[in-house]
Amino acid sequence: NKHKSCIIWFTGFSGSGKSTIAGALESALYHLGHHTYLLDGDNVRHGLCGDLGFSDADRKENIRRVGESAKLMVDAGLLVLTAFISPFQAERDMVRNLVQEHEFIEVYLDTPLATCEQRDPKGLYKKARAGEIAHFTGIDSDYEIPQHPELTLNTAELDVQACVAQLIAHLRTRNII
Ligand code: GGZ
Repeated sequence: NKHKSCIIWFTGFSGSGKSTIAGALESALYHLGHHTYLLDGDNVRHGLCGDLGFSDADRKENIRRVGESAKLMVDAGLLVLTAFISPFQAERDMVRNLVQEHEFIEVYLDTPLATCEQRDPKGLYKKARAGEIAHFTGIDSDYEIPQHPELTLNTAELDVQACVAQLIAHLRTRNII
């Protein structure tokens, strides 16, 4: 199906719902006939970014590589979804500036840290609180709240399908799909 290629960039804490919402959106777009690709830690942090950890410098390099890869996929005509914490405004803006203005949609998953910590699907917050993981985002590593996201979703208040519906509506309003 015809669409305008772009990057749909999810940002938010670990456990905020980035992978879940991005995966559900990708599935919805697939059923509408669109060609997509989802970049997330699972397919990037083992290979392309396998040499990187979670220091500020490594996170910046992680996002730079993801951004450059996403840009190539936009050139190839895909709807690109990305799901990374991407905690720093400067790197999110750097990726924004890699593509045309209408090709970058920043989606802030504004789920409260307390909710993310309660969910703790991988037990990582517990480990971070116990001092077993250093530099954990929201505990002892910064997250800079997006200054100009195209969309903000609080997954503590909206279920997955409601979030997907808002995203699809947004993409239609912007004539992307
Ligand atoms: C944050 C960490 C950390 C630290 C491992 N801080 O919930 P998850 O497990 O699946 O998602 C988190 C993921 C974050 O990787 P990103 O590539 O998205 O981060 S960034 O954009 O900042 O480069 C979490 C796991 O990796 N994880 N250690 N210290 N998250």
